[in-house]
Amino acid sequence: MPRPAVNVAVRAARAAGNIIQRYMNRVDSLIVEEKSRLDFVTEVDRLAEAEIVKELKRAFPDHAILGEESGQIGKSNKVWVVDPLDGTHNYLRGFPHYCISIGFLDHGDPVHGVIYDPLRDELFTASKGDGAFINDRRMRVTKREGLQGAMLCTGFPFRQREHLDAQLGMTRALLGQAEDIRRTGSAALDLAYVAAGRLDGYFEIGLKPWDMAAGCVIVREAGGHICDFAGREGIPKSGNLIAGNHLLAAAMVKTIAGSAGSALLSA
Ligand code: 2AM
Ligand code: CA
Repeated sequence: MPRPAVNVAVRAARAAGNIIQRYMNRVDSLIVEEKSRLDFVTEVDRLAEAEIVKELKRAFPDHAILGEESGQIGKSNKVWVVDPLDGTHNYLRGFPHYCISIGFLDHGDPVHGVIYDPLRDELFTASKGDGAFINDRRMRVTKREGLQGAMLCTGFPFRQREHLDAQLGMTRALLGQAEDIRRTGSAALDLAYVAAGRLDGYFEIGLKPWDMAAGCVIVREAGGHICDFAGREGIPKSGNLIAGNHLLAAAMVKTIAGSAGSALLSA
């Protein structure tokens, strides 16, 4: 049985999904604003976030919310971390891959995660200690023991183009050993797919809390490991994230540390 808090987040995510899908075939008429270089937001992002905030506030008036579009709302050790539309670029191009991501942190500890893909009606949920689920089925990360044969996934550092060479250096080193690398445009769905065993591992430079809060709970509860590029466990403050099963995550840490990209990132 999902926890009551998860049910609230699921309701909020589905309501946001309805808004996003309602506008799907009208993206050409949306007003697109550039928040910072190459970082776009639309009225759909804002409407979807407002809907999520409304649902969360109604159920948990004392909790704080950190939304990608609204910033910090309220002050509490219990914080909902919300990305109303992860994959805005995909959405704007009609590229069918995006989701809603809602995580819950208690004193910084990731406790609940909900990621909803409105196109495929796939719901990824997890609560600390309860396991991870895709719709009503239990999910597990893959058992791959190292990079050989691994399908990895990443995102390019569009927010910090100065990290492009670091990214390429790491990618080159990983590609030398893994089967292949995907780049989908939605960090939250990438993490959900690692949890579901559709991908073996994931790495990205400079993620924001809303990109990864829910996904980190879900990966962990699917038996996976979350760490930074130095192998330190937990949601990385740097936003430099590695996810996969324990063995694969360790192999990724080692390969990234030994890559030409690693020196560039810490420089
Ligand atoms: P967003 O759609 O919520 O902005 C991490 O890669 C996150 O950055 C993605 O999940 C996505 O979140 C955003 N993103 C990915 N590629 C991007 C790009 N080329 N330009 C801007 N934002 C991008
Ligand atoms: Ca977003």
